[in-house]
Amino acid sequence: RSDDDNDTSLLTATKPKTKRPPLYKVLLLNDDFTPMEFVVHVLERFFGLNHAQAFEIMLTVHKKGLAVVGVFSHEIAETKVAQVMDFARRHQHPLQCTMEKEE
Ligand code: TYC
Repeated sequence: RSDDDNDTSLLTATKPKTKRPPLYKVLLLNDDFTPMEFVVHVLERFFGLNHAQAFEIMLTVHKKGLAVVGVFSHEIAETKVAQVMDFARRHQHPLQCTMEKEE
């Protein structure tokens, strides 16, 4: 019909949403008591880092107070944090690991 020429609904169509799930940074925090070798071991064991990478991140945390260890989906980040916190607790070290939504 000639009426369709004036149909404004076509002009108000919205962009299809292709939203990706947010990513989460896993952070390791410094403290005065957890041994450096323990932190290096944690980074190798739970984050698949080689010894040199693990040592470098441990030193960054030691000097700067914290560092991002990796970026993961919400579920994987939660699992990493729980694994680190449980392992530290079992060894009676005060090591803290947290996660934070990436901007
Ligand atoms: N600051 C600790 C020490 O001097 C080492 C350390 C590094 C602790 C990193 C925690 O996330 C940490 N023994």
